[in-house]
Amino acid sequence: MRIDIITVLPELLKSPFEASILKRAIEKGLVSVHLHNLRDYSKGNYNQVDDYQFGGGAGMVLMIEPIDKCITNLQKQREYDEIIYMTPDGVPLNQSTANTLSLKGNIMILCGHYKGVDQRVRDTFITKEISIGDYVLSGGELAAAVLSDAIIRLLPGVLNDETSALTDTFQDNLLAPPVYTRPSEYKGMEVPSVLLSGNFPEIEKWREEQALKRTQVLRPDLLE
Ligand code: 6GU
Repeated sequence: MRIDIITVLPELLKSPFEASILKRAIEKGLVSVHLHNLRDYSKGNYNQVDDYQFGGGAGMVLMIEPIDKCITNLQKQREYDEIIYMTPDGVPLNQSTANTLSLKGNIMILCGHYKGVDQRVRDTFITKEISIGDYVLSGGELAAAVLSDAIIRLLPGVLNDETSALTDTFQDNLLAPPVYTRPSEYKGMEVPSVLLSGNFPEIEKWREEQALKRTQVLRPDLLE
């Protein structure tokens, strides 16, 4: 898979891909992530990428021309399955969307900034608009990192047995069951005995019950 991210703040997006699981996925060649600085597509001496909005009002808007140039340049090189715009007024991200996107070949992600982008960008180029929740971030970069992480960890070969995505919270619309590690007793607090029993059918049954119980208490909305 290939992910191209268009941003006015590439520095903000570097470190998530330089550590841990995402770094390893890139090193293994399972995904490549390419950051594109929108300013490289601006014209004039000021490298202008944003401007005041027509009709007045506070806040700058990302201009269509640099975005058009950047997207068109990328599209000349390969076909994109999705061109995603990160925006708080997009569709809230969930596991199902991450699963679907993890099956794609090439995706482009445009990070919003300031008051957003010229609406004509959204009308012309964008195939999906995604939000990561009902709160406002100062830009789409951190949201793009969240989306990329959610997608990349699902690619075959990225996770090993220990970190398997199959048992994730949300993968079956249930929260994950509680987990424990050594010691089996700490300051009088014990690990549920079934987990120490070696009886794997019983352990599996306990985990399913716990997952359901946890979901009923913490996220009943997931069961509706
Ligand atoms: Cl995708 N962008 C921004 N700027 N804020 C957000 C968001 C995205 N998702 C939630 N809040």
